[in-house]
Amino acid sequence: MIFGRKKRKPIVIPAKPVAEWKYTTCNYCSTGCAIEVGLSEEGKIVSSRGHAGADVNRGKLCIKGILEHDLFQSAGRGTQPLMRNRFQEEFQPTDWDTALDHSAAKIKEIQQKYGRDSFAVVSTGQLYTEEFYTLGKLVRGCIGTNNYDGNTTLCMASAVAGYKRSFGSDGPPGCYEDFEHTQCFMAFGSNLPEQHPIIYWRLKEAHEKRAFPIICVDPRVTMLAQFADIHLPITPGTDCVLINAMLHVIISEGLHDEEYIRAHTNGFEELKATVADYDPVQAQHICGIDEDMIRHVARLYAKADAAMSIWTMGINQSTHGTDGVCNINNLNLITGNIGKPGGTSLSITGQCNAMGTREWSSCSGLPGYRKLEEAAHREEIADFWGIDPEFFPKQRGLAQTDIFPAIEAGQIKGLWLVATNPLTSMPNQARMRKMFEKLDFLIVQDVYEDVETNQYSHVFFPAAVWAEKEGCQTNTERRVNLVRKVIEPMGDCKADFWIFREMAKRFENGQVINFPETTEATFEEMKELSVGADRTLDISGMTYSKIEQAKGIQWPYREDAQGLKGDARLYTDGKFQTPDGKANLIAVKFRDNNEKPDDSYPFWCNSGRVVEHFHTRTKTGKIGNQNKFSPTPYMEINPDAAEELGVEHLSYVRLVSRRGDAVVLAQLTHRVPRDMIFIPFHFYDCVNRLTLGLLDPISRQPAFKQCAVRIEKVDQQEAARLNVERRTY
Ligand SMILES: Nc1nc2c(c(=O)[nH]1)N[C@H]1C(S)=C(S)[C@@H](COP(=O)(O)OP(=O)(O)OC[C@H]3O[C@@H](n4cnc5c(=O)[nH]c(N)nc54)[C@H](O)[C@@H]3O)O[C@H]1N2
Ligand SMILES: Nc1nc2c(c(=O)[nH]1)N[C@H]1C(S)=C(S)[C@@H](COP(=O)(O)OP(=O)(O)OC[C@H]3O[C@@H](n4cnc5c(=O)[nH]c(N)nc54)[C@H](O)[C@@H]3O)O[C@H]1N2
Ligand code: SF4
Ligand SMILES: [Mo]
Repeated sequence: MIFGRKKRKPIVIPAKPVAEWKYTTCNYCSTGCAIEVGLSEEGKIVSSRGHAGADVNRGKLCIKGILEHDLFQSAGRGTQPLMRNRFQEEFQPTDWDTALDHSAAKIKEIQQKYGRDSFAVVSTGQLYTEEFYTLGKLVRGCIGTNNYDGNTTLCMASAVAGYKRSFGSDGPPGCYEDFEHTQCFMAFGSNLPEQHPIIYWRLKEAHEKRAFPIICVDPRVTMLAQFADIHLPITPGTDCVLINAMLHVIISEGLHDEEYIRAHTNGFEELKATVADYDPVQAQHICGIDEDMIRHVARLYAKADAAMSIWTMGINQSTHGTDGVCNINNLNLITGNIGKPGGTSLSITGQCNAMGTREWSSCSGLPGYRKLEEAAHREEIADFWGIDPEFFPKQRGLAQTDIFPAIEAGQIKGLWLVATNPLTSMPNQARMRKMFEKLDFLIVQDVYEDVETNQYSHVFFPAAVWAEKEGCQTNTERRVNLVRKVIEPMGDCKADFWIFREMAKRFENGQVINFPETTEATFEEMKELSVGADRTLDISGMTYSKIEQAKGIQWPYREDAQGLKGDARLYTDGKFQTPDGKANLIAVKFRDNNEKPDDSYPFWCNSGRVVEHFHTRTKTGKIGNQNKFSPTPYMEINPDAAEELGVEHLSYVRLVSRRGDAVVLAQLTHRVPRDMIFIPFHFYDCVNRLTLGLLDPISRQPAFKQCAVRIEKVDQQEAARLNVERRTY
């Protein structure tokens, strides 16, 4: 049953005359599609189309990319800086100098009174790489707080930590072209057709040319599961058990690649000893996948000449997300499937520039994957920027998910949010509200004035959106692409790049450190920091014009690179970024530590996304042709469970967890099992009122996908009225 879509009018995009097409790149998901934006003779934006010459998308776009140009004029945009003394007061419009002077003074005042780290900065995966690098310079080099992180802790932190533990360094080793070579494809907790539609299209193209088994591990019957040859509806939070049981079968049947293991890995004996305890006969009772099926899938995977795995939030957003990532890497290492065409361990990233922030923002370290913990790295960057290395902390500070509790504890007094909306996106919203209320000073820097977190701010910086500014993004397959500016920013909005440079001028070190005037000049500076024979993240051969000409170039792409192609894969020679060059096999034990359904809260509460919306809907909620597909908070519920409870299709229900409650519409569908509901997290005052968000001990990423709820009936009229009231758009 297609929910709410059947009776709606199809999207109609009127043909408007385009006088000029301008090159740019999509700013939603991490697929990295190249877009051409069409301008009319009067210079008005009228249309978009996928760039036919781009290797990533070859002329295709998903619904978000096609309608992205509607963003420029969308409702709720901030057009001028705003200020107020207390968050309950009315905002007063002001000019940039006043807003920046006031903010810099408040930051310094808080730091003087409570210490440098009492002011925190939380950013995003949605700025351009040059903006991330500039923000890093400002925060690490000028403001000097160690409590600096991004929303990527909600998203990619487990993948980063897992890659570092297994391979000694971050960086997805594979690419989309691997689909053309693989003999077996396995996806863990990833719904490509909705979340990365064009990556999915690439997969499908490859599959149509040459069939290979597609295995999908997801507790829901997602679109990918429907397309797969084998769907493994796993018990939530137990992927480690399934993978350990697969490793058990592979090793006990001698299907592993002994030569590769000996030459390129450490830790095999320990891994073997650990997985000995995970016989499919026992494992099936924990992970919910039949023992024969586990054996079948393990054999399929290990016997394939080239096998690859992808994963996304079903793995990362877990109490053992990092272990899950390491275990997927284990599977690929012991079968010799790293760095070869069609054999890889590919984390599908989330936001358009989740990679760029990992590489250059200095959130968890210093630019170019350098570490705060290493004196040589601190000295190198301090020297390059012209400041004292002692200005840098000697280890990273709090992760994003620890910054908020530190506000609650009174340790952090001021906060600057850049392009993130944690009131809606963080678990346990009621607790988040209390934390925001405790802040002495909050700056919100966002495209939209009506972003929920702005309820608590003292200063609002209106930012330019997407192609109102220029800069690079790195996609899932390490491909750097360029967002070209196609239109001037609305009103008095400024590019984030401009805001960071202006703020830097107001700090002492901002007079010492050079902040280039353009993003292109900043890119040239970053190139100098990327050079190095043993560095995988080498962009020194790239220029803006080469990137545009190639429609994106993968790193590494060194100074002496020939042609316009970077390296498609990492670790092709089996040499990893560890001291002895060998990858680490990491034995993973299952820990049963989630909040699970019980008599009082009998349903798993799972959450994620739908194709038409992006995150907290600040963008897609404003675009009529997108919002109309799901304008209302809803949950998927199995028809058998609904019948038992007397819940009708499209009726309202109240969901209750140990944290709070939320009212949603019920969509009856067999996509979810009987003991689970699924809620798209895009809506304000919805699923994150319920979530618990236990953290992975290493990555500090929340387990958004697992908590327990019960379902209660509500008065339908009252619920409908409440729903209209709380809808901002
Ligand atoms: N349309 C759209 N596309 C997007 C985004 C968006 O908001 N909208 N956001 C982007 C971002 S930032 C991200 S991070 C990605 C996310 O991309 P995905 O991770 O593909 O999307 P989700 O829907 O969050 O979660 C994927 C699946 O994980 C499953 N899952 C839940 N628990 C488990 C479990 O225990 N094990 C396994 N194996 N699976 C489980 C869920 O049932 C769900 O189907 O999408 C990106 N693309
Ligand atoms: N329950 C549940 N919660 C989740 C998840 C889940 O699966 N389930 N997924 C988590 C994941 S993976 C993620 S990535 C997070 C995302 O969580 P958030 O980062 O909080 O979500 P967004 O809505 O993307 O917030 C980005 C903000 O930046 C603004 N913005 C966009 N472009 C720009 C720009 O160029 N400059 C500036 N200054 N602002 C800009 C947007 O208007 C928006 O307000 O949510 C997490 N929360
Ligand atoms: S698949 Fe992702 S990058 Fe491509 S058009 Fe859609 S949202 Fe944009
Ligand atoms: Mo994400």
